[in-house]
Amino acid sequence: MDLIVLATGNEGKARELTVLLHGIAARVESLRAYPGISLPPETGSNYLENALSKARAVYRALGVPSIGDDSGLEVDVLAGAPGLHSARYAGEDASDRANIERLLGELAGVPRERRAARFRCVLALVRGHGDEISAEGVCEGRILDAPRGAGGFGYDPVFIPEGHLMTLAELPAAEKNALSHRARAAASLRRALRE
Ligand code: ITT
Repeated sequence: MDLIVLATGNEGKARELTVLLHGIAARVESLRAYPGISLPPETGSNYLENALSKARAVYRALGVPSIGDDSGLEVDVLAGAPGLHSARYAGEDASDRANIERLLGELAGVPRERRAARFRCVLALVRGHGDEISAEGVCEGRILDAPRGAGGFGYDPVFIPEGHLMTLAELPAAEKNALSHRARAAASLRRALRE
């Protein structure tokens, strides 16, 4: 592939995907290069539907292969919330900080051993009408009771991956990119493309 356009308006995702998908196409561009394109509202009932609808929208608009990313944080004690609604947990257009505040509020008083959670990411590549490939990645961990670190985006400051002592916002970007849900989904997408 000569060019892939990332179907995301989230700069944090675009930054990570540009690194994680390096070499998959001669060039990987973000939607920043195409300000006229807007993504459809997220009305799907699962991550795959949403990831596909973002990539299809960009494919339809530009006629070049596109990858959509739908992802979220699933907290066991909250029955999987915020899940599909992670981006707007504290309301439409909520900031990362507001979403984290709501999450920590919901978890107030919950002890460390009951704060298990995971990030999930589904990537969908649309290369043509009916030519669609998807892949999923998961990163297990737990939610802290206060934010730590300035890297990453979204809920990274309150998420500690299993087997680590630092949050995803404290770990260097290269380390997050070695173990994240998005890294695992990208690796799986590469495998699917080789098959
Ligand atoms: P696009 O639809 O434009 O791609 P979005 O931010 O609306 O951007 P989602 O609907 O997939 O994307 O929401 C995913 C939310 O889950 C995101 O806004 C973050 O709050 C959270 N999230 C996903 N991946 C994350 C990560 O690696 N680190 C921290 N939070 C993450």
